[in-house]
Amino acid sequence: MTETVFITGATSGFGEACAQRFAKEGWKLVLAARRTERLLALQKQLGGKSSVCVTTLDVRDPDAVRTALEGLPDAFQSIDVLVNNAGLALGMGPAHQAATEDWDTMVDTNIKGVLHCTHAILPRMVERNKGHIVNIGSVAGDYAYPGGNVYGSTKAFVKQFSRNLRADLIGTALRVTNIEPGLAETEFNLVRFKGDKEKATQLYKGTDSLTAEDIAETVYWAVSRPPHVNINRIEVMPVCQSWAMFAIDRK
Ligand code: NDP
Ligand code: 8X3
Repeated sequence: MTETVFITGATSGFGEACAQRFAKEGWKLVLAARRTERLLALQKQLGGKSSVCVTTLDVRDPDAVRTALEGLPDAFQSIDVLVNNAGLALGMGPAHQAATEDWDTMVDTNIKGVLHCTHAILPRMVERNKGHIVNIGSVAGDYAYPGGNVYGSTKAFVKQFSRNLRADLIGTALRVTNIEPGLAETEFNLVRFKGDKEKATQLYKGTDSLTAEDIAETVYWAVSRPPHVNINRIEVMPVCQSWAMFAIDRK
């Protein structure tokens, strides 16, 4: 039977690349994000309405998530894999200069959005005793860096939530994976720097960053392991990225 994947944040970057990757393997897709035109273009490109269902939704809105799930056509009701990918960083300044609205948006999207989608889909998976939740975390959830304040903290939440889900799901056949990418060239930094193309491009300049396809491949690999294998976490960085020394303030 053809399997179905629900991908949030499918209009760009990792989510879009995941849509392409799963489509290539013949999966049915449910693609969610806020930009309808991009969703419709993907639907057309990846096989049309019979294999791709699109739903315009904001993961921050629990009612919209629930309604979207309830309204799925019968052929897309049984979701085998949920990729909780929608997310963003806003700003890279120090905490004391950050806008509280930016913090709220990151918490609402990266934490609550993951919770809303998981809560709407997980009971059905448990009922069928079949399902895999793939969360997109970040290296920022493990390693602190200047300006990472709330963004990194939201991804630390995603990491621990992934582990706690596994703890709750013991005794079921369900799987949970947290993918933790490092520097990857997508629209992520354009969003982080609020449309400042120059700043966003500068960050990738001279690097051989991860691509969205690298991460889609990683997601697909985790999902396509044999059913008794759970990949708990995968941390992925480009070769050009590594850690630096601790910062020390000398007087
Ligand atoms: P992009 O900006 O390219 O893609 C983000 C996607 O999330 C878009 O499709 C956007 O769609 C969607 N999205 C954002 N907010 C919402 C919302 N409220 N409701 C629904 N969809 C939303 O970035 P990436 O592909 O890089 O990011 C994907 C995930 O990967 C994020 O969780 C990010 O934190 C994480 N990540 C990124 C890294 C990187 O370096 N690029 C590294 C590590 C993790 P739309 O605007 O149409 O709603
Ligand atoms: C995105 C990676 O290093 O910009 O999660 O925080 S980083």
